[in-house]
Amino acid sequence: MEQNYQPPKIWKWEKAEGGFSNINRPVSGATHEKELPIGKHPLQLYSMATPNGVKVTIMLEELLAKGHTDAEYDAWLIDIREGQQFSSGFVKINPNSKIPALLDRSYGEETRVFESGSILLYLAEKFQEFLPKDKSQRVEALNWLFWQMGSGPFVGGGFGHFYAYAPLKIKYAIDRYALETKRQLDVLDNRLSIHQFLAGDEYTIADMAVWPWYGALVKGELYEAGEFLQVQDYKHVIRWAGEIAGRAAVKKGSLVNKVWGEEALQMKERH
Ligand SMILES: N[C@@H](CCC(=O)N[C@@H](CS)C(=O)NCC(=O)O)C(=O)O
Repeated sequence: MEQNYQPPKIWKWEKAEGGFSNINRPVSGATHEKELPIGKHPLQLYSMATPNGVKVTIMLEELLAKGHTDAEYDAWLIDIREGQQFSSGFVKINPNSKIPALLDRSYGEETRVFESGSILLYLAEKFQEFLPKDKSQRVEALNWLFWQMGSGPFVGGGFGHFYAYAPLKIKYAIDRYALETKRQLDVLDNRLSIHQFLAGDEYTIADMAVWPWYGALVKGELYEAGEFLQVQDYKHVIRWAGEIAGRAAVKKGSLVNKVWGEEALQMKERH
């Protein structure tokens, strides 16, 4: 790995030696023919229990807890470490080859939904839940939902990648993304110092989108970076994260499509 890399005129793809990034290519589309399994419920989820994946299983479990039996779902594991996001069946549902992806078969024809934010909004509108009716709280919920979609990649693809996964520790990159991650935590801490939840006094899809990333971060569970980022300083985020972690549906949803950690806390598929 070169310290002082000078980019050539034209970038050329060199397949990475190992690790997760060697699964990706500079082109999109399927790498192999394989259809997706389909279960008995109208909602088919293809996912894995990563922070982006659990946003959706938490929402589905919250809907079921509210008595929406139509939210019953089959959750199939897409193991992204094995390249299963590049099967022809998955690519048909999400051309971007990222989990989570949802197929709704309730309305005769199939509706594909990809991008976790789009899935959360789709389910909130379908079931009329977790998106406030009050106009100003609704727009706040959407503000924070979209904030997460735009901000999260600086934490995951930026800080997490360079601090924990990159084969070379680059001070410039770690400094840049540690600063941004701490700035984002401060944004959340200020918001949560005046409101119980992100949209106001209602728990919404915004909390479901933000909690898996930033809740884990303040608990020191992401990238073992608690001490490095001094996460104990974000007291309001810690208070909010604890409240959400205590919800039964959040506990249930966090286990779905999980294939690592303590065996008793794994659930490869859910039907
Ligand atoms: N913006 C997307 C991000 C989804 C995403 O990055 N998913 C990751 C797992 S957390 C993935 O599928 N990675 C597989 C890959 O990059 O090949 C969303 O919110 O749904």
